[in-house]
Amino acid sequence: MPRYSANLSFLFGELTFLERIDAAAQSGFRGVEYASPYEHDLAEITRRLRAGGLEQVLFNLPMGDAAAGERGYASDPSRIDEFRRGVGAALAIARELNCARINCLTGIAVAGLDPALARETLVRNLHYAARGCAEAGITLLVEPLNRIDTPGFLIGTTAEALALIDEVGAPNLKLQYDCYHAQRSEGNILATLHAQIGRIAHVQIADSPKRNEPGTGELAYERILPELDALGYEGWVGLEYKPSRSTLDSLSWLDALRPHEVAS
Ligand SMILES: [Mn+2]
Repeated sequence: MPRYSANLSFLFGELTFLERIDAAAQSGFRGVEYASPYEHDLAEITRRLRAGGLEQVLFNLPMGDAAAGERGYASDPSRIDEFRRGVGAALAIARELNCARINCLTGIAVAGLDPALARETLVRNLHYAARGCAEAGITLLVEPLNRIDTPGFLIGTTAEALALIDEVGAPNLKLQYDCYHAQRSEGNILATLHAQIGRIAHVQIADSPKRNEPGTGELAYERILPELDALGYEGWVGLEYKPSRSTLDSLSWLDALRPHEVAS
């Protein structure tokens, strides 16, 4: 069965950020991920990861002002220097946390910007980031976000992400396949996993359409998750969902799936 990573940007919201790391370990997880380490005390994160026997699975490149709606700025030619500084900051943190994956949110289309220039900038930035990651042994990821939740997001589907990855042409640039976003955008989950598993380096899950835990919506995770094994997927599956009840109660679906790995 896949290895499950607790996404601390979504789970254990009852607690402070640092307490969520401890809670993930106490709940039986062996890995954690979250969007943004940049505002936190890295030494304290490291200490808690070690104490809990946790692997830092993934975090994102700086995405700009998230509270103002930004979801990355990798296509903005006026922010290339900022993007490169962000890559440098992310690589330094990844080394400190021993993290093997960094996700790049490509951003919402910049109003008034020529789409060709936006694309050229995006490809150039991803090439730069992928090269830096390669030197550090890190996999860089691109994640499609559905445009129902994030109108104007540049990369909204699996096909768009794969075309971008092809255009950049870096061997360590892979797809982050978020089943929730995929279901909202395009469905076709099992067929996509079959066709693209070799290019998928991280998977995230939530049910659809409300983005709560598995079992609350329309996705058949009892069939999707075993399929990852059948396909030989060796990466992590991030639990990136909004618990519909307390986080601990929301993990009951996982207990049923893998009773040997989750503490009672
Ligand atoms: Mn995601």
